[in-house]
Amino acid sequence: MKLYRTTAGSFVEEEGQYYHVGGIAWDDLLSLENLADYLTAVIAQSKPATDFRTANVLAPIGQQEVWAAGVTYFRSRGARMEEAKDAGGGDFYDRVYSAERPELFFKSTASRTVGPGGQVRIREDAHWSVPEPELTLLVSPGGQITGYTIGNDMSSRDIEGENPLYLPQAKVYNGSCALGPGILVTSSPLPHATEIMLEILRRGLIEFSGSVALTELKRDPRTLVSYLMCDNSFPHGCFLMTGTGIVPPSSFTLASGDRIRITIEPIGTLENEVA
Ligand code: DO4
Ligand code: MG
Repeated sequence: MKLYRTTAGSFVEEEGQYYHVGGIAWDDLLSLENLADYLTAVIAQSKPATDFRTANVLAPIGQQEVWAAGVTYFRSRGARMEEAKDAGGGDFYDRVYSAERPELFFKSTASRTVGPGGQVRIREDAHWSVPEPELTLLVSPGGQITGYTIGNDMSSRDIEGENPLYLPQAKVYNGSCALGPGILVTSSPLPHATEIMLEILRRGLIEFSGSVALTELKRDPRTLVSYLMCDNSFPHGCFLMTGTGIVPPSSFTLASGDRIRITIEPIGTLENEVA
C-alpha cells in the first residue's frame, strides 16, 4: 500500500483505490511503529475516496530530518575518487567504501525539500551539478524501516570535489532535495532485483539515462539505520537516502529547464524540473 500527503489531506492507496487517512497528523502517522497495520485498519474501515488528485501530491515530509548515506555503490566510489583526485581526497572515498562504518550525512529539512512536480535547484556558486537518484527509507522513532520512497540528493560535484570538508555546502541548500511521490508502506525489505532508473530530459529529449539494481547496494539498509540511530533520536521518525549507484559522465552538468525523472517500481516516479 502507498501513503500520500496531499493538499486535501492524507490518502492511502491499495489496488488502485484511494482512502482518506483522517484524524491523525502527518507527523504522528510517520511516527507509528506499526504504520502498515494502522493503514490496513484504515482501509478495512473506510469507503474508497473519489477526491484523490495526483496534481495535489506534496512531498511526504513534515518535521522529519532527511539524512543520506554516501559511497554505498561502486559507481559512486569511482566517481568521487575521480572528482577529488586533484584535491588529494580520492583515498577517502575508497576507504569509506570498504570501511565497516558507513558515511552518513545530514541532507535536508522539509523547507529545502520539494515534492513531485516541484523545482529542484542548482547552487548559484556551483558549476558541476548532478541529480542523485536514491532509494529512501522511512525510519520510525524506534528505528524500524516502515516504508520506502524515492529521493533525489542534488549535488554540486565541483564543490565536494574541491575538498571533502565542503560536503555540507555541496549537499545542503534550498531546493537540494526532492522526495516522493508517495511512501510504499511495508515491513518487508524490497527485493534485491528492484531497479532504480534515472532519465534526464533536456528540451524534451533524453540527455542521460541509467539504471542500477539494489543488488549493487553494498550496505544493508538495516545496518545504515542502526548507525544513524546510534545515540541519535528522531521523535517524528526520519528519512534516510541510501546513496546513488547512477552517476552521469563527468562531462555532464545539469542546466535550468532539465527534467529529472526517477523511477523505482513499485514506489512510482518522482519527476522534477531544474529551476
Ligand atoms: O561522499 C560524498 C557523497 C556521496 C553520496 O551522496 C552518494 O554516494 O550518494
Ligand atoms: Mg547521494
